[in-house]
Amino acid sequence: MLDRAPLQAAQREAFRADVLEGLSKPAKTLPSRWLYDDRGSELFEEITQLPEYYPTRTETAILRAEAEAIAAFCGPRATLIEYGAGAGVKTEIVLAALDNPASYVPVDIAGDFLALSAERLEQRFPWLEIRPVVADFTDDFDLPSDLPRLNRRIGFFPGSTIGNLSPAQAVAFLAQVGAHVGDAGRAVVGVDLVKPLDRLVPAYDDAAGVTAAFNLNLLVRINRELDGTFDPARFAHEARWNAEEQAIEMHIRSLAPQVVAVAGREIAFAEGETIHTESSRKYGVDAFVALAAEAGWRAGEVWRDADGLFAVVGLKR
Ligand code: AVJ
Repeated sequence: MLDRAPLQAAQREAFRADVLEGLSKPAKTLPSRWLYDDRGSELFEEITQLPEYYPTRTETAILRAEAEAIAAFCGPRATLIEYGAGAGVKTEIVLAALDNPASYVPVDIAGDFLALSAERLEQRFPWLEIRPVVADFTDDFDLPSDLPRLNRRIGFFPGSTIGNLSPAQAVAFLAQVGAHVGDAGRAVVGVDLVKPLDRLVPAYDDAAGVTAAFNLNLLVRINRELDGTFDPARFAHEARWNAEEQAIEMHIRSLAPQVVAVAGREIAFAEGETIHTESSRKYGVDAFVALAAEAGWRAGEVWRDADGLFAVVGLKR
């Protein structure tokens, strides 16, 4: 068993630094990656089942419907590198469709989660070489040096997680994928598309209040891990469209003037003041392809659902 205590202590310190910095800014903000503690990950799973949250089921349906075309695009004996591993069913659809894939390389910051999903996939694909890599995929990192070099490498990035990155971060990320897969490599990226707001906003502000619980859970996490005194009942979830950024933003809005302690510091909130907790950028296919081009990619194929809600884009160098 790996000793995870040092890693956990480092994570806790990084969380503390991010929270104190983000809550000291004139426009309060917190990085969205901290939404995913155990409870947050559970709530996100629930979100993916909501009637209003179309991305997961739409992308899954596209992968199912286009599995053969995607496999043809990837080619035989591929090494599939998944950035942010463990979507589970999406990975299985692609692995099952690929022509004799050589290896699967899931990359994730959560080591225990990675080990669990690797085990599950081993049961389903016993002949497949699985090489988990513990890393934050938005940082620079190297793939294991002994990965087979002759097979074509495919970067797989489903879930429209690309939308959580700023355009500059997305270009840097796609450039790193390019470096990982090499000139013969390809990428398959899930992209949530721009659409009317009456469809977009409810996906991030559902009637059952699951997204609200997901967002406000960040305050509960701060209370637990950083000695915070947030009263979640005095804050509200908010989802809004930022037209300039082409992004749905999640905010936590203070319902009253109040002072909250976090890690021994006092943080003051005006009534109506918000903490920006997540941006989920939406792209048109052309805008996404232009972004990928800045990172040295060009469009190979685009697979879409009939309603044009979501695209799975196949990129080549
Ligand atoms: C997991 C980042 C793709 O942005 O749609 C869902 C996260 N936030 N509801 C998204 C999320 C609120 C989700 N991603």
